Amino acid sequence: MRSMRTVALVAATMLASHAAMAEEHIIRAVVDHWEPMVTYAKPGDTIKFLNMLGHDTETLDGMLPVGAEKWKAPLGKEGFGFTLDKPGAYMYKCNPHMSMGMVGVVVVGDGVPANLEAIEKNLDSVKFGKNMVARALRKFKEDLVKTGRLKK
Ligand SMILES: [Cu+2]
Repeated sequence: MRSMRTVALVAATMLASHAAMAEEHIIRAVVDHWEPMVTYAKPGDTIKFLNMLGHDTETLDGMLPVGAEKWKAPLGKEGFGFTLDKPGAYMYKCNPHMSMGMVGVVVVGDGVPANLEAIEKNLDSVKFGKNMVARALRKFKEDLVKTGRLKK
């Protein structure tokens, strides 16, 4: 009897601590850019997009971890959100403001994202707004240096 209760208690505690550990990260669309431009998350964390009036969010092809699901929110979809489990970098854009450089990144997991090299290679195959994706990638790498993940 006692052991049953202990097992139940341990299970409940584990569930509670798991829920407490998973974080929600808010990304805001601000005029022509994302705030923050780079979001750092852990596997199992959720992402939520706010202030989306006049904006959408869509992943950039070839700029996600291998096997990760793409996302695309309709224009103006407030509170669009999801959970990310696969470690790596996810680059995304806002279609209406792509030409103004409205590109962001979500990094899941620690250290240098395993798909950073793949992203750099796939820059060549970006058809629309390549210079803006290149600019975002540059800023992203600067941020990786600033946060101590990447050596210069
Ligand atoms: Cu936008």
